[in-house]
Amino acid sequence: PVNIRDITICDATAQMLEKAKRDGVETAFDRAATMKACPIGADSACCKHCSMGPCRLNAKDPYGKVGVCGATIDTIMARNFARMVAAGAAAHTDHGMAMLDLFREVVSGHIKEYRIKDVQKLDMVAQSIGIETEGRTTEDIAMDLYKELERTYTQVEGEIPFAKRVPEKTLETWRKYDMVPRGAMREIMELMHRTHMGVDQHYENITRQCSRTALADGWGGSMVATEISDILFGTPKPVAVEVNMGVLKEDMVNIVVHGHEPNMFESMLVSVSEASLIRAAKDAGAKGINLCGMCCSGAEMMSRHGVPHAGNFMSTEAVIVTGAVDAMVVDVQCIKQGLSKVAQCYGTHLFTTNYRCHIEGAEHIAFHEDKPGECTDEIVIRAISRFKSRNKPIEIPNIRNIGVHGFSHEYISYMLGGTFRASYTPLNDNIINGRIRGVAGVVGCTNPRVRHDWVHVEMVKELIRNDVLVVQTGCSQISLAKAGLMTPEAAHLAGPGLREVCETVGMPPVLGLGSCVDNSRILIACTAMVNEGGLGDSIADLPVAGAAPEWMSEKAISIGHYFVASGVYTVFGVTFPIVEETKFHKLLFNGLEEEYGLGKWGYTADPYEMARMMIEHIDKKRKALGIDK
Ligand code: NFS
Ligand code: SF4
Repeated sequence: PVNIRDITICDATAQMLEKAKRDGVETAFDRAATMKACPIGADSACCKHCSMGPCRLNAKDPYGKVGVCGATIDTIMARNFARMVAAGAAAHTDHGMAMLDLFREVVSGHIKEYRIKDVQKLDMVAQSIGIETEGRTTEDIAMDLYKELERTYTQVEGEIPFAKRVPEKTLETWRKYDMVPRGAMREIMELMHRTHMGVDQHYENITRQCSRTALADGWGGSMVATEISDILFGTPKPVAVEVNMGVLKEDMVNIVVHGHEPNMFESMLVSVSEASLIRAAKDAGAKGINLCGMCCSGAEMMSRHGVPHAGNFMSTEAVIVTGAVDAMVVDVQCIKQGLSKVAQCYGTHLFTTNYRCHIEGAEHIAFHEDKPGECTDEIVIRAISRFKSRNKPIEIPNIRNIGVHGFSHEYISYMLGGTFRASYTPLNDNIINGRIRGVAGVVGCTNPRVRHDWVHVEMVKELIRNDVLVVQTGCSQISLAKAGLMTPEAAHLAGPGLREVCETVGMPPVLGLGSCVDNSRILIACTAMVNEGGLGDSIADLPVAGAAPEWMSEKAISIGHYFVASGVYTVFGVTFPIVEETKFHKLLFNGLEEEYGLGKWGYTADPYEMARMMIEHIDKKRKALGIDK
């Protein structure tokens, strides 16, 4: 018999897994236990790029065999890895492009249901890529910004617009190796071409295009998604929010939105505050309508508007097990097909809304940005009718964790520097004087192959105990929020230096920046640290490190690789799709840093070891900067 405590440290999820067992409902945790991971695939030692194969190599003797075409282990692993980057980058850039499409239609006046909410941010982003803002109308600036940013995707030759934001020395390195992205469409297309059977068969050359594609995500698609969303919906500032399944209310109509693009969620927010719909909910016997988020769009809505958050990726089935969810609404990415079956078991409506994502067994209500309310009002109406016909016992874990979220790069600068001199000077000063040892970005998914939330929480605690300031996004941020670390009071868990800084500023030792595309905020924060001075002149010089301790998605690999290509040491947990001690392994885990002057990859499943590796790297960078004592 499995002990649920070995599966998750999230009390709410554990309680719901017990209930699921009683109810005879299966979740991804159960399937992970019975579906053994394929050992050959786990090592990335197989290739199915053509029908002369699929070919399986032997991870124990990686150079003992080649594929039918002659492909070596290094070619096979590099191609597989590159295709994960291509898929992950495609997801982020397509999301960013959807935001940009909306922006264009808003600016040109075709869509009136959304508007530019943050004019200051619009000006700031425009200026950052050389668009004149002085004495011009918002519409003019916005149209110019649209046209410029479209190049992020469609440009055939030249550098993407946000390359202008990259620290000079970092950009120089990319130019030297022909790694500056042109347009994302071109980079992803070329990477798919080069990883086709019989094209690029040198792991190092494949890795170079892999880097260029990943950078088109981080400094392209993801960054556009973040910046345009801030312009349209507002730049986050700290807000106290409740996280965990206790945000569901037994006596209210509960609607959970889970996915990635904020446009539909924003419209949901409008629908649930409509007087007629609130009245309909009350007529149905509910106290009102309760809107909650999950996963990444949940993290964005939490940061921007204080919408409560019900949990991360490994809790999306468990939350339905409460029986209290009247409708779960999804758009794109990280939506388990298994939700459909669980929703059926509990009579919960599962609605897909984005034309890109239909799910068998779920009902599709198309979302159109020119008439967003049509979709989201309908969902509210259907949720109300489900509330009325609830006929199964409801059990909501009574757990809520309040914390502060919404630390955008802009706010961090303001918080540290104060009203009159918003800047990164205090952060750099505190790093130089050693109160803060360095900064770590801890991000990414949760994964049933490891103890849910545990790796995130233990690793982050270890980092702050060692005076490393932690910034977070995505599902990882929710893990730490549930552990109570997103509060200024959590400063007592930090080492003496970090603790002092947190207490002076009144900030938590762990700062939540939003969704996975908001990892771009971390790139901008790194850039601000470089530009501030005193910590070297490229991102690779900074005493920083990154980690995705419980990663599972291809998007995570793309993110990891754009951090590596930007100059950051990035450690992944769970498993790594590579055979150790091969040439490709040596390149990713060492050569990119040693020979190219970029960052590098690291891997360990152990949270304490992960923290140790990151701290060791931070100390190495401090030493190189001459600020170690
Ligand atoms: Ni990021 Fe968001 Fe979560 Fe992982 Fe999925 S929700 S984009 S991929 S699982 S952090
Ligand atoms: Fe096998 Fe080569 Fe075909 Fe891959 S491309 S399946 S290694 S023959």
